[in-house]
Amino acid sequence: MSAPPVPPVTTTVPRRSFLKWSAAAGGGAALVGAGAYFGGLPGVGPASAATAASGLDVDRTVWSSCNVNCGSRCPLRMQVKDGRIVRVLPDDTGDDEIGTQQIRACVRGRSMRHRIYNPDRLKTPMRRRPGTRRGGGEWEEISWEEAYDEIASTIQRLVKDYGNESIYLNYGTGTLGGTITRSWPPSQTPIARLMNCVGGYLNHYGDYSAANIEQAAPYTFGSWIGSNSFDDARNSRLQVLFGNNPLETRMSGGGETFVTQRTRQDNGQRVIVIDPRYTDSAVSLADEWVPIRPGTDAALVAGMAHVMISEDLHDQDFLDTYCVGFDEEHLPEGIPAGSSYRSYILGDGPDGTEKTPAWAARITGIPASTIVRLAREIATSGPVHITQGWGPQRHANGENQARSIFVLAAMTGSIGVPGGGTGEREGSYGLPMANPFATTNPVETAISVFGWTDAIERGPEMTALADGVVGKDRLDVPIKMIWQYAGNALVNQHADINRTVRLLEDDTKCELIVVIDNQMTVSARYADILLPDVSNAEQLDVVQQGSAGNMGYAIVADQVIHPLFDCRTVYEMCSQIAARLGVEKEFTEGRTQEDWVRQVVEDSREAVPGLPSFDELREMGVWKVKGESYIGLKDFRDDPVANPLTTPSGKIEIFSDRLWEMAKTWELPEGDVITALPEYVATWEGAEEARTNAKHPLQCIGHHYKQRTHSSYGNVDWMQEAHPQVVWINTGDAADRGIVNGDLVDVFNDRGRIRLPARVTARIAPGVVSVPQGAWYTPDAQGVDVGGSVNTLTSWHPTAIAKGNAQHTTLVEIVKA
Ligand SMILES: Nc1nc2c(c(=O)[nH]1)N[C@H]1C(S)=C(S)[C@@H](COP(=O)(O)OP(=O)(O)OC[C@H]3O[C@@H](n4cnc5c(=O)[nH]c(N)nc54)[C@H](O)[C@@H]3O)O[C@H]1N2
Ligand SMILES: Nc1nc2c(c(=O)[nH]1)N[C@H]1C(S)=C(S)[C@@H](COP(=O)(O)OP(=O)(O)OC[C@H]3O[C@@H](n4cnc5c(=O)[nH]c(N)nc54)[C@H](O)[C@@H]3O)O[C@H]1N2
Ligand code: SF4
Ligand SMILES: [Mo]
Repeated sequence: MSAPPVPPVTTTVPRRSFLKWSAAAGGGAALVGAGAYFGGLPGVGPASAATAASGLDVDRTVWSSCNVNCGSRCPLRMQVKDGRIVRVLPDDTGDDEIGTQQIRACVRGRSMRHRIYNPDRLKTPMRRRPGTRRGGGEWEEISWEEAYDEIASTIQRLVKDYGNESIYLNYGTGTLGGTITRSWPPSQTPIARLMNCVGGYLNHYGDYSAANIEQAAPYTFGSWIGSNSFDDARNSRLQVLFGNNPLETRMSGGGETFVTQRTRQDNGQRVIVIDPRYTDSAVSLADEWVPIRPGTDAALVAGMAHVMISEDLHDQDFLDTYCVGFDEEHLPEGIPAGSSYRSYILGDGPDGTEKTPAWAARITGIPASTIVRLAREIATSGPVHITQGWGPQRHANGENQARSIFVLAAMTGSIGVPGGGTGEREGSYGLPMANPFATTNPVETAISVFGWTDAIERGPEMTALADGVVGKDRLDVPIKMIWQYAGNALVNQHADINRTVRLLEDDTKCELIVVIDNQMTVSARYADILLPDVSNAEQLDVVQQGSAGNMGYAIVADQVIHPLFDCRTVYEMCSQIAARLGVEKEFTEGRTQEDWVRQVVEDSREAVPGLPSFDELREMGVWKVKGESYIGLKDFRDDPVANPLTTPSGKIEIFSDRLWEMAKTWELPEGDVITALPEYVATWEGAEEARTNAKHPLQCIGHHYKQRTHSSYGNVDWMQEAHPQVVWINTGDAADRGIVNGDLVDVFNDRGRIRLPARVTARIAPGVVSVPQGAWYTPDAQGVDVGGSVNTLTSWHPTAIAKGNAQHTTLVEIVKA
C-alpha cells in the first residue's frame, strides 16, 4: 500500500502569507502616506529639527509601531521628552476612504508606554539558581557573557549527543509585525537564522491561530485560498459571518474594524452573525444574531442543506461543474454508493439519519424554524459574502467545522464571484515584501505546532500516522532544548497549564529553556536562562502590514529611545551566540541591524511598485497603497479547465478521497474520527457530552479579547481597568447557580480551577460560558488560578487531522467562590 497522504506542511509557506492572497500590488499605486518624521535623538534615529506636534512640550515625535499579533498592525507616533516616551499618538496620514484609510491604533497600542515602562520589564540576564526547581522563582543575575557562553556550550553538547532535532523553536508571535525581529513563523526568526548556521532545529507546522482550518482547507480547495476581502461585501446583498468577530479581533481603525463598518454603512447589505456570543461585531454590524452551541456549525450547515435540497434551492449547476462529491453522480471512482454529501443529508448514507432542521436544532440549540428561514434566505440572496473566523475551527472537530462552511458557500454558488466568498476567513490585500534575512532550515522533520509537549514527554514514540510527524516516520529524539522568543506559549497560551507546568518542572526531560522577552511573563518564570530584550521602541525595524481590506502598507518603525536597563536587541544576542559557535560571519554577513533593514526595503522595491526608498520611508513613517479587492478562487470560477485547483480532481472536493484513505490508515485515539465528508462529529467535551456530563455541564470557549493581544498588554494597568477579566455566563445558567453579575466565581474541571468575576449576560447562549483567553496564569497557594487563564481548563487532546489545538472545546462547571 502506498504511503498515506500527510497533511501539507506549512513551514515553508508560512501561514501569514495569507496576507498575500491577492496577487501583485496593483499598477499605478497611489501614494497616500505622507506623514512627517519629526525625529532626531543624538545617536538614535536620523537627526532633524525637534517639533512639538501635539501641543505637548516634547523634544521630538518618532514613528514607531505596534507589532503584536492581533491581525492588525498600527503605526504609532511616539513623543519623547528628556529621553522618555511621554505620549503615544496614532497615524495621522490618509483619510476615511476604504483603501487609503488612517490606521488608527486601538486602546492597546495607545497604552504602549505602560508596557514599555512596565514594572514587569526584564532588566538584566538571569539564570535559574542552580539546584532550585524550574519555575520556583529563584534567580541569579548573570552577565551577558555568561549567558551567551552557557547557551552556546549547551547547544554544542545537545547537537553532539542528540542531534539538531532535539532543539525546538517554540511558537511565539509577540513581534510578528517585525522583519529582522520577527518571532513567527519560526523559519523567519533571528533564532532560526542562528540555528540554521549550525545545522538547524526541529520545525513545526501550523499555528495556534488556525491549525485546523489550515490543514482542512487543502482537502477541499487544494490550498489555503481565503474568502473574499471584507470590502468586497459591497457587491453583496447578504453577508454571513460564522464565528468571525473583526470588531474585536481586527481592532485597528485602519483594519477590518473600519472596512467592515464602512462597507456596511455604504452598501447596507443584510448581515447575519452566527456565534455563541453576541459579539462586538454583531452589536455593530448585524441585523440578526444566531446563537449557536460551540462546535456544532457542521450540524447547522447540514440542517440548512436539508432545506435547500428539499426545496431545490441549491446551485446544482455550480456543484456539477466545480465540485466533487456533492451527489452520487459526482463521487470519485471506487467509492461505495451512499457516500455523497446529498446522501449524508437525506439519510441515505451509512448512518441512516436524515439531517433535518429538527435534527440540527437539537444539536445546535437553534430553533428548527430559524434554520429553515436562514437556509431560504442564504440560498436565495446570492451571491453571499460568507466568511468564518477561527473560533469555529478551534474545536475538537475543527477541521469538519471549517469544511462544512465551505460546502455552504459551494451550495449557494457564491465561490469565485464578486460579493461571494469561499467560506474561509476573509482575504486581504498585502504587499509581497522581501525578507533577505530569512534562511532555510537543513532539518525537514516537523511536528504540529500543538505537539511540542508530547515531543518532550514521549518524542521517540511520536509517529507520522499517530501524531502527524512530517518528514520522518518517527521522531528520533525528544525535545531537549526550547527557545522561546517573544512568545508565551511555553505555558500561558498552550493548553492544560497545570499539566504543562508539571512537565516543565522536570529538567531531566527538556534540559534547557531560554526565554527572550521583555516582561516577566508566565513563560519567563519557567526559563533556565532569561534574556531581556529591548522593546520595539528601542530599536529599528521595517514592519509588515496587518489585514486591512484592499489596502497595503509598510511602516519603518524607528528607534525612539535608548535601550532601557541592560536590555539588548535579539540581533545582538544571536550575533554573540553565533560568535561563540564559530558562525558569526554566516549569521551577520558583516551587516548591522540597520543594514539588514535597509536591505529589506531595497529588495522589496522590485516586487512592490512605488515602494519608497528606505530613507524616504523612514521620513514618512507609513506608506499606503490602495489595492484590489480579493475574490477567492476567481480564476478557477472563470475557467476551471485552464485553472484547476491543486486537489487530486482539480475541483472543489466536498468528498475527499485523501481523507477517505487517511480514515483507514491513520491511528487515532478511541473516539476520534476522520470523515471524507464534512460531517458533524460529536466529540470529547462537545455539545452532546455537555448534556450528559453532570459534573461539568457547561461548554467553555475563550474568545480573543479587547484587554489584550493574547497575553500581551495583560499586565498594563490601563487595559485591566478598561476591560477587566470576567467570565461570560448566560442569565439563566447564572440564576440556576445563584450567581449575580459581578460575583466572584470558580470555573473548574478535572484539569484546574480559575477564579474571576462573573459577567452575567444575555449576550451568550445558554449552556455556554466564555473566559477571554490570554489572562496571566497566577496560581495561589491552593493552586487556584486567580489570574483567570482559560488554559488552566483546556485540554492537550489534539484534533484528528491537523493534530492542532482545540482550545475552545472544554467542559466546565461554575460555582460562587
Ligand atoms: N485557550 C486558548 N489559548 C490560545 C488561544 C485561544 O483562542 N484560546 N489562541 C491561540 C492563538 S490564536 C495564538 S496566536 C497564541 C498566541 O500566543 P503567543 O504568541 O505566545 O502570544 P502572546 O501571549 O501575546 O505572547 C507574546 C509574547 O511576546 C512578548 N513580546 C512582545 N514584544 C516583544 C519584543 O519586542 N521582544 C520580545 N522578546 N518579546 C516581546 C510579550 O511580552 C509576550 O510574552 O495563543 C493561543 N492560545
Ligand atoms: N483584541 C484582540 N484581537 C485579536 C487577538 C487578541 O488576543 N485580542 N488575537 C489575534 C489572533 S493571533 C488571532 S488568531 C485572531 C483570532 O481570531 P478568532 O479565532 O476568529 O477569534 P475567537 O475570539 O477565538 O473566535 C471568534 C468568534 O468565534 C466564536 N466561536 C467560538 N466557537 C465557535 C463555534 O463553534 N462556532 C461559531 N460559529 N462561533 C464560535 C467566538 O465566540 C468568537 O466570537 O484574533 C486576533 N485578534
Ligand atoms: S493591538 Fe493591534 S489594533 Fe491595537 S494598536 Fe496594536 S496593532 Fe493596532
Ligand atoms: Mo493567533
